[in-house]
Amino acid sequence: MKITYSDEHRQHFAQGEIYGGEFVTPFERPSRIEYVLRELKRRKMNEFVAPDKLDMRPVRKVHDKGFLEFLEGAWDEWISHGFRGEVLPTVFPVPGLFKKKPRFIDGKIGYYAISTETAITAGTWVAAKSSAAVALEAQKIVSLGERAAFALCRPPGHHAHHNAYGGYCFLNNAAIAAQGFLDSGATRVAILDVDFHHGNGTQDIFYDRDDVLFCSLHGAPEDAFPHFSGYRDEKGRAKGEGFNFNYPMPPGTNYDVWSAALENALRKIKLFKPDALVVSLGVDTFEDDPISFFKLTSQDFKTYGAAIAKMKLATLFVMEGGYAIEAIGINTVNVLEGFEDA
Ligand code: Q9C
Ligand code: ZN
Repeated sequence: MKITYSDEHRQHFAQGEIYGGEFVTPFERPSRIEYVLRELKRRKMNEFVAPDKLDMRPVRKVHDKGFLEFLEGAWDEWISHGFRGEVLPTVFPVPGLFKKKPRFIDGKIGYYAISTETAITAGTWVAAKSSAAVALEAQKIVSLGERAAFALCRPPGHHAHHNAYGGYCFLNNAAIAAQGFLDSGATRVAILDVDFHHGNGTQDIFYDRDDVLFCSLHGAPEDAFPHFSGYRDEKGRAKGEGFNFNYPMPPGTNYDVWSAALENALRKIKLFKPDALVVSLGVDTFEDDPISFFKLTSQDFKTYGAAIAKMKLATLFVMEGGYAIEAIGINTVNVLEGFEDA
């Protein structure tokens, strides 16, 4: 299958994140992508496509105008105050006080951020746009008739809300691609999120809508980031009610349990009769992932790639998380190979 990719992801290379009270090198780092590229080439998956310049129309449909302006201008505004580190939040609105957008940059960061591990740097906006462009290019390839494509996105996207960033995500690549499918003539699009973390941003973006079905398999919010969403009773709102399905699972979850949830989600997707399927492909469900607690083996990734293929849908894989650096390539390409060989 064709793989869309841009070097511009390297423009986003934050130096630090707060983890366990320490300032450490972010788990989400540029080398992640190098491992995926290396493994793709090793298995002769060589059909790389560079993206066109980002079409902002689908981006504006899924993200808030003020939020996009904030992301675009945050770095310059930050350094204009003489700040010398990376853009990090230091303050958050507590429930009930979330009323007005502050003027000063510190306040605005807290207004738009969901969490502290996601630094904005000089090149973040360029990289975030290139990641969305990579997703949209792959969407176009599938809309034009290919059975499947892989968008090698970085930074990831599924934690980015309509109007908020965090969890290493700025623009919601999967949501932008789903919107791209609709704008290219699809009537219904399903998103299957197999990243270890709840796809809170994607859920938020489509929560009121019945044209995009969202199914997410993830670590239960009691124990796992992003902590404040991903419960089973979040089913959608208004017209969107019945078009959102969460599968929270506890620490230690292995493939037996995980694949039962996958089968259930695939059944919902089948009943929805989508014109296209977007897979938010995070491989942080891996047993050796340093920040996650599921127990999938490298072989399991191949097995579920094949299960997704059995849906016989036009399928777009969008790269999300995965932090067991050396295994990311193997696990990601196992999903794609399992899909292709099915
Ligand atoms: N105690 C993705 O996999 N961890 N994002 C914060 C703070 C954030 C993961 C932990 C993990 C975000 C795309
Ligand atoms: Zn994740």
